[in-house]
Amino acid sequence: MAKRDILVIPDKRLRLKSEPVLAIDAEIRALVDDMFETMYDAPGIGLAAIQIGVPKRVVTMDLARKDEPKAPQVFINPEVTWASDETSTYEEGCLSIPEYYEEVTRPKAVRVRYLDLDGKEQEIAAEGLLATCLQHEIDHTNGILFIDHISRLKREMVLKKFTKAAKRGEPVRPRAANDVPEHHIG
Ligand code: K1U
Ligand code: ZN
Repeated sequence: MAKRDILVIPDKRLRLKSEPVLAIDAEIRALVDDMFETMYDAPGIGLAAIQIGVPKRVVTMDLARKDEPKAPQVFINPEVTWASDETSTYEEGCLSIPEYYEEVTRPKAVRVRYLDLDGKEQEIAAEGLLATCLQHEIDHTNGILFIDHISRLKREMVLKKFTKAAKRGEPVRPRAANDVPEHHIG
């Protein structure tokens, strides 16, 4: 297991469309282990493989609250098979856009088909944070970032800020666990 570096905008790799996983082999299992180590360390509640530079359709997630036991979930080749017309708005964050949070409106409920780590096809119905997080991570596998769902003005401001920082070679301050607003937990 190894903690990997998380790509930060404007890294162009975040815009790649990831490739489907054809076989769940030792390489994929090692990737999943590294993704969990990276996600828990960040800390984050979700991670897509492209965020550590691997363009494969693999997503890890753990929506357990701090006071609950870990609840790791893996979604391989996830795809939305149904989305509700009803929408909900949630203040999202992204480990690839550190310290930036903005409200995003998405379908309130979705059904997602995916492979589990045994290669078995599964389908889940999701609402609430699970639905939001699944849509956010599936977007990553398609090269889409949550800032693509906000106003152009806000998107251009955040892109400008991170592009400037990258040009100056400024390190992005790692987020401490207690920096996360309480309403993002659980
Ligand atoms: O994909 C990512 O960049 C991870 C992202 C997932 C996400 C958060 C909120 C809405 C949709 C998707 C994060 O995990 S950002 C960090 C965060 O929200 C958080 C971190 C620690 C505890 C609780 C929340
Ligand atoms: Zn993200």
